[in-house]
Amino acid sequence: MPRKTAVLMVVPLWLVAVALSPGAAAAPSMSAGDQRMIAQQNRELDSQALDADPATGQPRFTPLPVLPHHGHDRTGAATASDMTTSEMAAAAVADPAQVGSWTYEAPLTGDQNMVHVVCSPTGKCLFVVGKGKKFSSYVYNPTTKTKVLVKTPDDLFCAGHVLLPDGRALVVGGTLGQSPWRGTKTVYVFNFVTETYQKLPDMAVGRWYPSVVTMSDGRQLITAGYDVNGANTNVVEVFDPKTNSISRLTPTKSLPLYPRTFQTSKPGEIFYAGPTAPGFWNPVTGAFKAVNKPVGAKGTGFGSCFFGDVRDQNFMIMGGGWPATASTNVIDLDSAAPAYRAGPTMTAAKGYVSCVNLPDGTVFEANGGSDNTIAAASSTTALLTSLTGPWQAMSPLPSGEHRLYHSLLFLQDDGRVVSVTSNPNGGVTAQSKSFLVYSPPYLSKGTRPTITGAPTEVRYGGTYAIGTSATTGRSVPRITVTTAPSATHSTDLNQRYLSLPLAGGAITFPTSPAIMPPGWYRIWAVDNANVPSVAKWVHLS
Ligand SMILES: [Cu+2]
Repeated sequence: MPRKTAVLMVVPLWLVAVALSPGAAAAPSMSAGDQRMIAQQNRELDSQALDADPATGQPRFTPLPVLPHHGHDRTGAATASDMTTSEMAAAAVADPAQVGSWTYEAPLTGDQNMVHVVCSPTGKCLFVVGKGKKFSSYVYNPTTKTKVLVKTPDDLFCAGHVLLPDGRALVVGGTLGQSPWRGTKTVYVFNFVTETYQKLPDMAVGRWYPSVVTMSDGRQLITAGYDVNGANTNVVEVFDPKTNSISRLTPTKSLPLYPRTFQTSKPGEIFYAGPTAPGFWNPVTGAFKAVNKPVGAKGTGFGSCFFGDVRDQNFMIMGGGWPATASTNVIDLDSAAPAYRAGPTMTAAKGYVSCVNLPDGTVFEANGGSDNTIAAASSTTALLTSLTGPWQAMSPLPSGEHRLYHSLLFLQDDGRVVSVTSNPNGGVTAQSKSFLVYSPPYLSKGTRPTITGAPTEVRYGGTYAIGTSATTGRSVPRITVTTAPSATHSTDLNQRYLSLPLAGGAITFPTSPAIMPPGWYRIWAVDNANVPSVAKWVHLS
């Protein structure tokens, strides 16, 4: 009881202090501890941001030595002595029904580096490609495998982005300059119907490497990034897609570049995954409740996904750090006492690893390496079918391929997974510009089910008839839901998955927008052999 009383007394006083502090709104200040934490995380995160300290002109980073080789080299064929045990196990199995398979999409191979992607209910995806002053963007149609170059008004390299609830893409920030890296204040929305960018009023601060997360109220939370002077901003802003306007919140928050921020099951609450100072954050009040540090986690560059149905709130981080770790951590965000605990160990140690929620409810990981060099690239991929593991080795990347810094992984509407881009050594050495597509094992397990009828507009708590068809001897017991891909730098902060039982030919959507914030989603018919259909887009409001 005395402990509880103390907490109740401290919180209101602290909130009053924040509200009355003129510095909170006017001149963001940061504690020395926060500054040290951010400097450390940025050092670990981004070799490209590690040129020189703008204040001192001194190098901010001493490159790590190249690590012992295991994995495929870009120039030499992999040999058994180069491979870990799990890689050898993966290489030995080639049955696509067991481990899936990789293919090159020829029309895109050899293109520029695809650093950002946002996919839309038109079925098309916006790629922002290139870097520095050599950038452009195009709209890619996965069905026809064609692309259209679009006029790109600003350098959007290392911006933040998400698909808005109305189907446009929001793109905030980008590159203002290098040496040091500095961020723009620009805000653009991309219209997938007219295939044009529209400029909106600027943000309060510049942002290079900001995070953008759609919250339960349908607005977008914008955090972190280097400002116009190259300093990491602690200003927090919110975009309202209904008014196309951006506003600054009073509380500030110090976060590293591309902070891993996620909407939890509670309206208004964001989980910051760490690893240095993770916890639950209310960006409007500034309240923050810390959780324990992840077990065995190293720095940043880790992958992060909800595992399974997002209503279970099982959140996982994996890998990261230099040299990288194979450890994962799991936290139940809905627990009475949320705490990170050790999760199943990956098949290889890797940073810059990405994960994707597949439509059957499993999580697929690929990309990354034990260091950001071609020699240290890891070709392993793996599938997680249970929160307790183990990770099952899947088909490795094709020989000679690597997916390091700037790599992307995302789920196409056809149920395949795209893996693109690799800028090892800060882009100094050879980059990979291949467009690789992974077919998970479920695409080699017989005729896929189909969605024969579904509404386009659905509402929270609503029940809707879904027409499905399955191959002879199979049935469709469930409809699953996945988010619109918005991926960059090994992250997709808005990614989540739901599994809805198909009862009497109908499904019922969750009632809470914190579970699935308003917007466009993809639904999949999944048969009793866990084979998914192709996706159909629905709009949830
Ligand atoms: Cu970048």
